[in-house]
Amino acid sequence: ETVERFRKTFQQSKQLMTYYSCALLEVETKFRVLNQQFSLEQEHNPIETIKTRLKSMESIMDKLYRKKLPFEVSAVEECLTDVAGIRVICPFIEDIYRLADCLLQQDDVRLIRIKDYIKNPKDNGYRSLHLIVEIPIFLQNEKKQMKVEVQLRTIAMDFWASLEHRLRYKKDLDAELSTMLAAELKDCAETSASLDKRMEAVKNTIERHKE
Ligand code: 0O2
Repeated sequence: ETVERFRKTFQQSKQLMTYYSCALLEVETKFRVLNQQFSLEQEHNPIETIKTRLKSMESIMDKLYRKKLPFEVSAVEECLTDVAGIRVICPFIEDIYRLADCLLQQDDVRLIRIKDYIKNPKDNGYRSLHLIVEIPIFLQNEKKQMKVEVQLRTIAMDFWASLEHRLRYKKDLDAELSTMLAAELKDCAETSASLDKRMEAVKNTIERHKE
């Protein structure tokens, strides 16, 4: 009986992960379509890169444990919002908001939560626009709503976040040094944010001259 239960849970989890990867394909396509359309109309690609990732089973289990949720497929579907993640990296901040607006206007996309860490950066300096959306995937005989976490950032924000993410795991530092490094990282985030502003200003000047 235990083996049977294990087999069932395993199969359900495999199926759920496949659904999440389908949802990622759908959202990625939506962004690629928008990129094509913008580049036709404005001769500007608002997307530099797209990265997608599925949370590993191990991280899912860790998160369920941390949130004191049962190890059940339904708990994953109902309570975790970041199993499927897509990161859209844009040249300019303006592109981020334009893409987010276009995505949210689509009638099969439902916004569940928005966190604007660009307008309100995290204490450590982290910046990005996070959206949790629900989108349908169409299966053989049914339509399923799936949650996807969308992170939109500029190249500069991504550069900072990628390095900070790597450094965060180096925890064997004494308290004083880690406070100092956190301040240094925050300062780097400010520098990179001001670089974003300057690059945007350069772009705006060029555009005004073209007109
Ligand atoms: P990974 O490896 O990218 O998946 P929750 O949704 O409950 O997990 P919360 O706080 O509501 O938590 O999520 P939030 O703040 O919207 O952001 C979660 C994700 O954003 C993280 O996922 C990171 O990808 C990114 N992120 C948030 N804060 C930081 C930060 O300070 N530095 C960096 N580098 N990335 C950040 P994971 O699961 O932590 O990591």
